[in-house]
Amino acid sequence: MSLSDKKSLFATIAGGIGLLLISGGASAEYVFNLTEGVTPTSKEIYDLHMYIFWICVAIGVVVYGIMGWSMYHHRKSKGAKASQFHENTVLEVVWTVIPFLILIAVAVPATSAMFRAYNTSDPDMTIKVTGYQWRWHYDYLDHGFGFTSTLTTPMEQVENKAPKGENYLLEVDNSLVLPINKKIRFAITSDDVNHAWWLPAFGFKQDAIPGYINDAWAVIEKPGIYRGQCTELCGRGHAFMPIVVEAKTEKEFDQWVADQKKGKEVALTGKELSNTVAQQ
Ligand SMILES: [Cu+2]
Repeated sequence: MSLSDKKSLFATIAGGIGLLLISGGASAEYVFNLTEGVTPTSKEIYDLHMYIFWICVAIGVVVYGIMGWSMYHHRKSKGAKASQFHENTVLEVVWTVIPFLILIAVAVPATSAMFRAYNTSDPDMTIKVTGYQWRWHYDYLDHGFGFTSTLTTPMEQVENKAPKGENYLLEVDNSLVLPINKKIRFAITSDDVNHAWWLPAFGFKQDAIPGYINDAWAVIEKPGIYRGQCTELCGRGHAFMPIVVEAKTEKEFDQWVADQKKGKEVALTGKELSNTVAQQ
């Protein structure tokens, strides 16, 4: 490669990086890192991720630093002779003990976080989640009602016959409505094949397996709408069974529960049709 080729290659790379930085500033929504989520588990996972990330950065700086320095300092043009240090006990102890200590420093917080993530005891309420090809069914076990949540994205969007909406394939008719600041236990199962219930903002993904009940928990710290998906390839409609959670304040949630119960009674007596009726 000639010098001018090298220069133009360097200019191309520098220009590319510059463009990336500019476009990065322009689209603030484009993020590289994990999102923090809205539950204690998701925040703990995020903190662990950052902690381990910085350990990796430190290891990278030290290892590549030593490597770079060695390559420069012992370069052949300086007339250096390769040094021999077979069976150097001190060195072997050092490079065994340091990784061991790093592993302990990572394993202790990771294990304790895992125990907390799996501790589903003493929930304030329990939601039974059942996967079907291809929809989710939610039962409010403490409130005595339930409904099915089905994709609402029109097939024209899927088949590229209409422009795709903002929440393409992440929108449903009946969201799972939950209260904030309550420990909610999810009992997750399936009625046909294996599915998986994944909500990134809650920091967990749990398999939905017929005949088994897996559980998970969340305390949602912020009202809002959170979206997730089935993450176990479950057949032709796997992409068409999203999860939408609507987190409300306790007061709003209680009101919503009362409306659901009222709507259901109306439907059962058949006197009136209500559009808030939960589908059984
Ligand atoms: Cu599925």
